Amino acid sequence: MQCKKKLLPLIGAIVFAFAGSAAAQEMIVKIGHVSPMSGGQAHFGRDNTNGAIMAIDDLNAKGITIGGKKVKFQLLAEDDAADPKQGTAVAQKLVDAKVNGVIGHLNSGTTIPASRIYYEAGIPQISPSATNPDYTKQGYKTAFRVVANDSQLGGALGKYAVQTLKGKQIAVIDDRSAYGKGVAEQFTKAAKAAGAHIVSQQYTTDKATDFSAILTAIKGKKPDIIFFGGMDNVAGPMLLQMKQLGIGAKMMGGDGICTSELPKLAAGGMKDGQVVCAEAGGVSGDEQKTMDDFVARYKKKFNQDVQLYAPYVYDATMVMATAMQKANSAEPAKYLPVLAKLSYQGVTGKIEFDDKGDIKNGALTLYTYKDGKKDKIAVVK
Ligand code: ABU
Repeated sequence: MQCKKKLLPLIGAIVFAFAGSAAAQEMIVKIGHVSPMSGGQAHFGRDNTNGAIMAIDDLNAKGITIGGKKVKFQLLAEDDAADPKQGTAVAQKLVDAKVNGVIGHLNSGTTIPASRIYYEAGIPQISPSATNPDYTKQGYKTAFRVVANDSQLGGALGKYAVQTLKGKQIAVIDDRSAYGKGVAEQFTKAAKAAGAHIVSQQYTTDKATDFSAILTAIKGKKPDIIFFGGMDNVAGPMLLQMKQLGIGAKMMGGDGICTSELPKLAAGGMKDGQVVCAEAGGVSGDEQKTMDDFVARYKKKFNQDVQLYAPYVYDATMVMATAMQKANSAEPAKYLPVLAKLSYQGVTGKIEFDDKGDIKNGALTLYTYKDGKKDKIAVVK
């Protein structure tokens, strides 16, 4: 009895020490994520954040070890409301929270100014969706993206408008954002080079809801195609107002309008085949099944369809975590060089970065809409 009494504290101490050592062996790796979770683009933000949640859950379920320690990945999700000022404020907040890396931001207009903050802090940043070429032209070794850029998007759409859709008279509208302006310029350059005449150039904002003045000006020019550089929350009501004004032209746009939500936002203003848009990525052949499985798993987990870039957010997070594993360190300075040279086969295809941090051989997928659903036309490389 006496002996048992003496042993109990000893056993307790051993158990406590063992538990303490296991806890000491666990390491928290903080992944920052930024997207617009409020405002007109909140549905994009929800989609991107869901992609990050899915990746973090999968990583934690795998039980990954880095530097001999079991890792718990923690997502620090921030809302930049697609606003450049809020974007830099939350970027600084993530730097102050000592994140190991950042997935984001969603918009070019927030990703570009935030990239300087991450660069100065030495924190790797992978944008899953910002397509303005300037993001990776700044010489920041911390900046990467897993999608094609607006030169590719605008270029392919401009050519398609003329060569396939036989557009001759084209009107162009953009929302003056870093993305909208950039993609519209690239489209215009390519469409003109292919022989189109730009009959009207109009501007709006990323929060506008009334397009009657610019659409009336465009209607007088009788365009066969209207290109819109901007996001779906603006494109949807614009399509409805085109219908109300009796404008039957096709609408083309980049990835910002190429969402599952667009038909809903157009509220009956969109005809089958009227919209042609492009996502800044895409898979085909053997890779399609992996993407299809992801889309089904996403639907099951969140009870909603992928909008646009959730799979790219998922891959961007996996790419970052894989670089940490290969470097055997989650310290930014140690895994950054590994990330820059990584080759990763993800749900969105093969991901490798060029010297600037852009994805090598970025693909594009052209879509139209039929019966209120996205309908793939082709994957273009
Ligand atoms: N790429 C379209 C949406 C994000 C952006 O580049 O602003």
